[in-house]
Amino acid sequence: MALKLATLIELPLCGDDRGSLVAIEAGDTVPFEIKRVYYIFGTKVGVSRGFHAHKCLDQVLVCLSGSCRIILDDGSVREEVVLDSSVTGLLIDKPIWREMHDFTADCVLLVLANKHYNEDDYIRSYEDFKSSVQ
Ligand code: T46
Repeated sequence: MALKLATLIELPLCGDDRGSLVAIEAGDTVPFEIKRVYYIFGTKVGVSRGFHAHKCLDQVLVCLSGSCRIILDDGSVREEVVLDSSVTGLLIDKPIWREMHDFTADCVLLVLANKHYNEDDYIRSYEDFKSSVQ
């Protein structure tokens, strides 16, 4: 499925009769040097997360278990994607408003980022985000 605001990346699966393994290489499988890794799990049923954009941050999201629904919004186009596969990465490399909804109880969402954590990079008001992209 092609997205307008982000890119779905197929992650290389090494499988054999023991099971599966996915290897992610910085600068290759993901198009940036990885500076930070975090993961979101144990999200309570009915809780949504995100509701912000980044001024300058590239990230790849991979749902390692369960599923969640991601809303992407560039200020004029809004689209959504369900992440439910540990062999698919969602590359967000533009200033996109993102929301995360419908986490299943077993959802583990892995995120690879090209920068260290910096709260100043967040735009947490949708109105401010709209103004910044206009
Ligand atoms: C994003 C989506 C997909 C840190 O201290 N270091 C970190 O690297 C991160 C990501 C968060 N935090 C702290 C900041 C907050 O006190 O952890 C707390 C929860 O962060 P936040 O409310 O921003 O989490 P989400 O799930 O709304 O958003 C996160 C990322 O922050 C964001 O960059 O794109 O996941």
